[in-house]
Amino acid sequence: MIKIWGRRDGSNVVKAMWAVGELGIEYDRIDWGGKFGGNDDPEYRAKNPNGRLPTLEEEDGFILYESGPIVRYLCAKHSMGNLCPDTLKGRAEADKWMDWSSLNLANFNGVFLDQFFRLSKDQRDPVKVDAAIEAATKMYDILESHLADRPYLCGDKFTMADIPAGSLTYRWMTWPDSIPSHPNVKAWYDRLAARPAYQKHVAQANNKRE
Ligand SMILES: N[C@@H](CCC(=O)N[C@@H](CS)C(=O)NCC(=O)O)C(=O)O
Repeated sequence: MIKIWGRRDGSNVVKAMWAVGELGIEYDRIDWGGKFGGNDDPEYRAKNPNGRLPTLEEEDGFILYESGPIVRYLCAKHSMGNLCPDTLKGRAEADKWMDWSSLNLANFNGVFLDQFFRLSKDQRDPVKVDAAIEAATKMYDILESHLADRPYLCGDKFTMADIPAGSLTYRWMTWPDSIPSHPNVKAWYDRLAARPAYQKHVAQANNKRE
């Protein structure tokens, strides 16, 4: 059985776990990092010198850190031609969206977490919140155009390309205040949110705003 080291609500852990859920792989997820600690444990550092989450460990001793590569590896191993596109161009396209999402959609998540979970109401900075919304809106404008004539990022089928973007969009879509409307993004998000693995590993794993 594979092991995934990482607390279930870490945004990068969520990505890996959603892939694990989609693939139906048996797993043992070990609560690690955050309030559970352990990142500086020498044995853990030997597996992941960054002391970050998630880390994948397979029974034969194979170890992999970095959430994007974990998603790619598991999808290529267990779902080639389905979650992992099996053409060179198809795979490059999926890689593009995975990297694009991790680079461009994560900041909003970070600001949301800082402002609404880590700081008290009177410590919140509306300027930072507004700047994060403005920057994210430009990125969702790009997704909005891309999703105008396809249901998923790589076309007709759900693939690994949707995993980083879809998991990072959870907070955007559950943002309680008004955010600019992106109907194509909303329709895509609703398709993802209807997936049992999304419900279990993304929606239920993300801690809720007070
Ligand atoms: N680029 C890394 C980033 C890993 C990362 O920063 N993970 C966060 C959790 S999402 C972490 O380890 N934070 C420290 C902690 O939770 O203890 C990846 O995608 O896996």
